[in-house]
Amino acid sequence: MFIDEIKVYAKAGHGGKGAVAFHREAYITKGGPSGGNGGRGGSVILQADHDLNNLVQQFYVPRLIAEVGEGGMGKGKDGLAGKDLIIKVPCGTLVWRLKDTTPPIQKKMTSPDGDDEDAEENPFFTTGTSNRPVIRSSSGISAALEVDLSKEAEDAVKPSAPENKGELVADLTTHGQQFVLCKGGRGGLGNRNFATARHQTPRFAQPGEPGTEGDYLFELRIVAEIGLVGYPNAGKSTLLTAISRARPKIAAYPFTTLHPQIGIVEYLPDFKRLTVCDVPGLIEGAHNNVGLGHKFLRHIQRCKILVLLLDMAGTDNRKPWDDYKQLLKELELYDPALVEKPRLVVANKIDEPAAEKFLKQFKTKFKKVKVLPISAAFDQGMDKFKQTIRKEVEAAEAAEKS
Ligand SMILES: Nc1nc2c(ncn2[C@@H]2O[C@H](COP(=O)(O)OP(=O)(O)OP(=O)(O)O)[C@@H](O)[C@H]2O)c(=O)[nH]1
Ligand SMILES: [Mg+2]
Repeated sequence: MFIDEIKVYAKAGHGGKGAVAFHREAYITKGGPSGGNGGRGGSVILQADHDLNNLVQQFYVPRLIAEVGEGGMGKGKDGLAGKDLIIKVPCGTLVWRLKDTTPPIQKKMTSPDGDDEDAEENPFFTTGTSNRPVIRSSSGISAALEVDLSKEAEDAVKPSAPENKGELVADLTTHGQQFVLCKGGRGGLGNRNFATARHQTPRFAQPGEPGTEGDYLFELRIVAEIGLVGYPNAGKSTLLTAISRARPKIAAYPFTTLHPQIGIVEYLPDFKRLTVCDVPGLIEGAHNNVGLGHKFLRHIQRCKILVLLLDMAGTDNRKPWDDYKQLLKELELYDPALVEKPRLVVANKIDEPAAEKFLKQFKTKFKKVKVLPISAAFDQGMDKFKQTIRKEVEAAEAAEKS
């Protein structure tokens, strides 16, 4: 299973409470206060790890709850701190803090003064009835609820829409990078901290503080330098196999690749390494969820260059120039920044007899577009392709720096 977007709930540990205790020992009268401090609660910490490639762990354990701190004890003993919960996530994970989704009606019921300022701003009805709150009064009769369906349709929450993702709080890109998602609560002070000359027997101690908590959305955007985009069957996986040691599934039917595949291209003699990301096939109407949709394009958002792979032989009875236009259109519809990236147009299947004619026609139609002819299945043009992507990536890096 490949999971690249998941909602989690995280809660740091509550701090332990301070103790109220007095020293008692034979022959020592008025031993004084001796209540120890509570331990701090454990924090929820995210750590980027390059050995993981998706968020499947959070799919199975979506509630990340750290240990609470132990309470203080007598004889001046402090409680143990709660253990931090370290959660490993793949490199390239973005963390969004979701908006508070508590229905305003519940807020109203819980808030003591009965009116809450946020209540009006936070529309909680969504089109699905399962998300509507069930209101039960103490007598068991449910209260009537007025729902404005026309407004509800406008407010329908799309969790992956950028405006509903909330606030971006972290981007974990490098191996070992840590981020404290929820901070553990401070432990309370025991009563020995409150003894003064004038108040020698304090019979109170501090309670621990609660840890922070919240709903978060983890989104994985693979970190790779080069992204391979193309129609299904264009030969993206074949190309990845030819240039790296990755072994994605290759077959002559569309949508063989269902989720992103990573390959590493190594250059000799300097052992330079570049990461290439092969994504599923993109087709016309992908923005309307045709085929596999276009959400997987998030994995090429971080790429420095894009390789537009075209089936120059037109094996699926499509014309390469139509594919080219459609690919650009779909990329733009997903994120206009994708068409701004430096890109390389690569003509695959050049070994097929039809390819030569199509390539000529393509070049006359798009005079300014440079096309690199290759045959991934028969290893033609691979060296040139590898060198070109390296040059393009280096140029993109230089442009980024300047
Ligand atoms: N003749 C020829 N066939 C090729 C070439 N490259 C790939 N193919 C064939 O094209 C078919 C599809 O190749 P894939 O690599 O699975 O294509 P893909 O773009 O990854 O397709 P999806 O994963 O479905 O998006 C396979 O049958 C390959 O053998 C090539 O250079 N020449
Ligand atoms: Mg494939």
